[in-house]
Amino acid sequence: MPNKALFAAAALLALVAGAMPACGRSLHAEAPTPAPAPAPDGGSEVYELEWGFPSALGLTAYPTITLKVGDAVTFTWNGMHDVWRVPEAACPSAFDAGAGSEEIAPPSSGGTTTVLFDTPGAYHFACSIGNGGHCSNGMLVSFEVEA
Ligand SMILES: [Cu+2]
Repeated sequence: MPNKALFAAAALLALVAGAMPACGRSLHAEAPTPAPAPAPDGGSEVYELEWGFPSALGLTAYPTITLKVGDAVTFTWNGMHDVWRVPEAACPSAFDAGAGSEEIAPPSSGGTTTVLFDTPGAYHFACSIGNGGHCSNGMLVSFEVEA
């Protein structure tokens, strides 16, 4: 996948702006391609999110990202990371399943996973690697899912 960082930055900006259409309906990250035409009103979107240290994306932290019910987000990463759903917009003291925490994707060196948001609410995800060290270094992202 060439130019991944640039693509990721563009995708993240698209998420922030909420204006650019998702990169097609694929559930997998693709090499950069021209943006498709906007989806018809009411269509759900699949957004791409580069999952890594925000500093590598030129950010201090992931912004809270607003979605609509039916949208999905594909997390894609290089390096050793995982994806946990966590109960709050904060790094948990421990990553244990239950009590609002759930492992979405196990640790892997490079990977991708797609999360579908079919219920309104606030959702938070973090990386557990390094006993939470990745989370405390910014691998924590929140989504506000609107009806
Ligand atoms: Cu990580």
